Amino acid sequence: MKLHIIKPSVNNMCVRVLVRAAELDIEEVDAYGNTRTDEFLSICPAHTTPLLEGDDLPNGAIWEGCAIMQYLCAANGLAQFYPDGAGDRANTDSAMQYVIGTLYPLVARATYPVLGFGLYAGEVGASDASDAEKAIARQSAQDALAEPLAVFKSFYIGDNDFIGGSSPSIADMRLASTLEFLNAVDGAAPDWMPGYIAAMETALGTAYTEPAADVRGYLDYVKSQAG
Ligand SMILES: N[C@@H](CCC(=O)N[C@@H](CS)C(=O)NCC(=O)O)C(=O)O
Repeated sequence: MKLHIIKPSVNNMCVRVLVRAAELDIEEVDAYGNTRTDEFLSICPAHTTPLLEGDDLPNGAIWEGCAIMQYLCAANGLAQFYPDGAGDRANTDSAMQYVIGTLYPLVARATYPVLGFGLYAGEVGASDASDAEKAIARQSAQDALAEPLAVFKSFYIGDNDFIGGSSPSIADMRLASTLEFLNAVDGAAPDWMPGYIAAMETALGTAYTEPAADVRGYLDYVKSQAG
């Protein structure tokens, strides 16, 4: 199988962490700058990474990082990362969908303007509003992060180290990767984040730190350009 990726992307990072943690034999293909080519679009009309390409997939490929992780766990019997029990699995799915549906849009609005990534059509940051209005919108998104972040800590993680309990699940890979982008802006990271990321690094070792280094390297580059 091939995993098409963009290295600075946290949407990609979570899948790259799982592939390494589970020691899956999957080839990584760097798709940076190629997602709108005819060749890529013929596989993925959504022009998006991460993209998993494989003969076993009904349409030859799937995208959406959480779906890719769910598929890889199901196909490879990785219950240690994606629990088999209906309740635990639903909790994992709930946490991932809460990242994608609620947390990530706020993370994007709060950090993409700083990271140099385009915002989505219809948002203030993608409009012809003034720089001052865009700055207010960005800060508003950052302020709104506090609530879902508190929910992750109090509800999904609770008294455990991870959403997965005593060891990381794919929901933790998705959450921790997303949190990496909060280091792009001052004051966005919750106080529990450094300990949580450190616990991910301890539990997963280079499976976590190697893909994280690509994201962190991009953040360092952006900061160096900002002076
Ligand atoms: N919801 C998707 C988001 C994927 C996504 O936005 N991918 C971006 C990188 S972060 C991409 O590949 N963009 C390239 C393009 O649109 O041409 C996921 O979680 O996988």
